[in-house]
Amino acid sequence: MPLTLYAVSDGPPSLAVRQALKALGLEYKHVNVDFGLGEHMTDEFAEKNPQKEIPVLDDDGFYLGESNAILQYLCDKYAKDDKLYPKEAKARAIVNHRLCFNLSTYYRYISEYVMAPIFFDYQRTPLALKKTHIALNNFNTYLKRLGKKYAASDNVTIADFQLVTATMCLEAINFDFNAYPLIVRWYSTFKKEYPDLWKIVEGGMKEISAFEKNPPDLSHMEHPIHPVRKNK
Ligand SMILES: N[C@@H](CCC(=O)N[C@@H](CS)C(=O)NCC(=O)O)C(=O)O
Repeated sequence: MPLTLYAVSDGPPSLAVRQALKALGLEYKHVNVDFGLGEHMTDEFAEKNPQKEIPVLDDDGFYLGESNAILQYLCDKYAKDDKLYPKEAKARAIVNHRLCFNLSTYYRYISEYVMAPIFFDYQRTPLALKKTHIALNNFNTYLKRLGKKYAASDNVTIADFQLVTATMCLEAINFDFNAYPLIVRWYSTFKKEYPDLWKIVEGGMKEISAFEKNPPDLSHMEHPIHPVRKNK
């Protein structure tokens, strides 16, 4: 079995890649990386990904980090058709745009608001909330301007896998995004039409919801960037 995915069970980028592997019907070895134990911060893991981030794909010794690059690679190498990642230049550009938008803005702002305060010693600030609304407003506008069922096309693409997992973080903390009706419709369409893929995402959402109520104790961790919450 040449494909191995190093993934974290509640990590949106990992969940996006797992959806792609499922949608492409690919068999792979799943290696669960325990974030709380800092398994991604070892020298051994840095051999796979110097950024010490999860997910990482190992395709027979070819190591690839950055979930967008993994999604693109999996489709380029293994997809039997070009639905998930179109080849036609403009259609592909829209998918690439949505992947970049998710990385630079949508998931970035959502994770700053939702995820960072769960795992580390950050607050949900008014500024982070404002940025989340800016991201939601942008995405709602893209859905409106494109006027298709999914984020980049009338069929699901790898862009939806990233955007759905990012949106799931909001649902995990019961964040009300009803003011963005096209996002609400797109998100519920995805759940209804792709229950097997949603199940992958939902597993992560349940973990995040539980951590929202009872944050993990990472006081043992020495993180190079994030302030660790010291539990009393
Ligand atoms: N841009 C990366 C981000 C991956 C990422 O941030 N993963 C988180 C887990 S969900 C991580 O590994 N964080 C490392 C850390 O905070 O120490 C991607 O899309 O793959």
